[in-house]
Amino acid sequence: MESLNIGIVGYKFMGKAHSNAWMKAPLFFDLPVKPVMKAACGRHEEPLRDFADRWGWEDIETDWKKLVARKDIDIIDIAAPQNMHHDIAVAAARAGKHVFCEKPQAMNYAEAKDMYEEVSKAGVKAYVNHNYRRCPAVMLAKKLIDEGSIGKIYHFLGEYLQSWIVDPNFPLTWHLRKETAAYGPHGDLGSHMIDLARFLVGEITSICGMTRQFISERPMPDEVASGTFKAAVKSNEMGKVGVEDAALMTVGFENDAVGCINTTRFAPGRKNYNHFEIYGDRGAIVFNFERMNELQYFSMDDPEYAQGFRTILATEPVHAYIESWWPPGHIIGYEHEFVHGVVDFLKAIDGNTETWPNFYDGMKCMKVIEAGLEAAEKGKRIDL
Ligand code: SOE
Repeated sequence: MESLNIGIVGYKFMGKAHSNAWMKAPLFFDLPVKPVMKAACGRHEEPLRDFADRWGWEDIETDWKKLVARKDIDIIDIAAPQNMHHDIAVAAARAGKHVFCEKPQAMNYAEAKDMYEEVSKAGVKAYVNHNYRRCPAVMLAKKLIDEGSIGKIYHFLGEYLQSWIVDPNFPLTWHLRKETAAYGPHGDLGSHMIDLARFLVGEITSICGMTRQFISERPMPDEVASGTFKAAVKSNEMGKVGVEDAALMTVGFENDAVGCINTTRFAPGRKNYNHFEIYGDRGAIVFNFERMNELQYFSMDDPEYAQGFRTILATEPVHAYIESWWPPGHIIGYEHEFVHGVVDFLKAIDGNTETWPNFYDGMKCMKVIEAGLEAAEKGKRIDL
């Protein structure tokens, strides 16, 4: 069986989630190619070495350009903050490497468009890791919608709420700085919602909304020890927050549906509350990632005396990906979606089929993100 050598850039939260996926995919799924965890790349050698040893990466690099140039690397996995996505992805494409890229695809639409054009020109496969599509309950929602089970869709009501930076003492990590993040929850979390809306409902053609910044200054972080959801303050020196803290957006779809995409990381009690409701003329679907194995479904085709939201536990062999995991009811978790992404990415490379979502999808997502921020700044609706 052919092997494909992976080189990963990034070794914190996403580096961990991706490493788990590359390691578990061949154990639970029958793959046409064998992923080899060849080299991990990061700026700080000591924690990088610890990461590589723990997860079984054969080698380390402290310069991503050297990793991309290596002849023994076939796939570049970008698990670093979005300000690095464009340059690494373009260099990888030009070196003939396939690209597995974290979301959001880029800092802005221009970068995302350039990435799409470069991978298209190079003829390499590119995937942007909007992992929530590959939650079996979300795949069930897609199946029900595509079968017409809820009929013509009128509403997509999406809200992605977290609470990890509501504490003013949470430091100014890269997520909160303009030069490393470009946007706050509207891009970080809203990109997931926009991708799910495009996946389940259709293209977004207009957006309007509001953003707010609640805390304008935060203590500077210990860059090595801090990370996503992880606070490590370096000193009492304060830094300026460069992104929004909350975004409430109204969107219109090409198929006349209308909806909202609301995001914040200031919602105490909401840990990773990726929640959407879709209403059609024959029924409704409700998903809440904090109960990720369940999907709520209402059908007007049920007899009137028996109509009501039913909770479907999407852990049967008939549900996407489940057959490769556990028996019914043994549920799966957040990390399994990343494994599913790796499985389908490797199958797309081997079969020369399209990855999904790909860099076209990531570019369309960035267009909506950017239009939302413009709409909020100008106080008017932006048509895409
Ligand atoms: C932080 O908000 C974060 O890690 C996002 O960046 C991820 O995409 C999301 O899945 C979990 O929360």
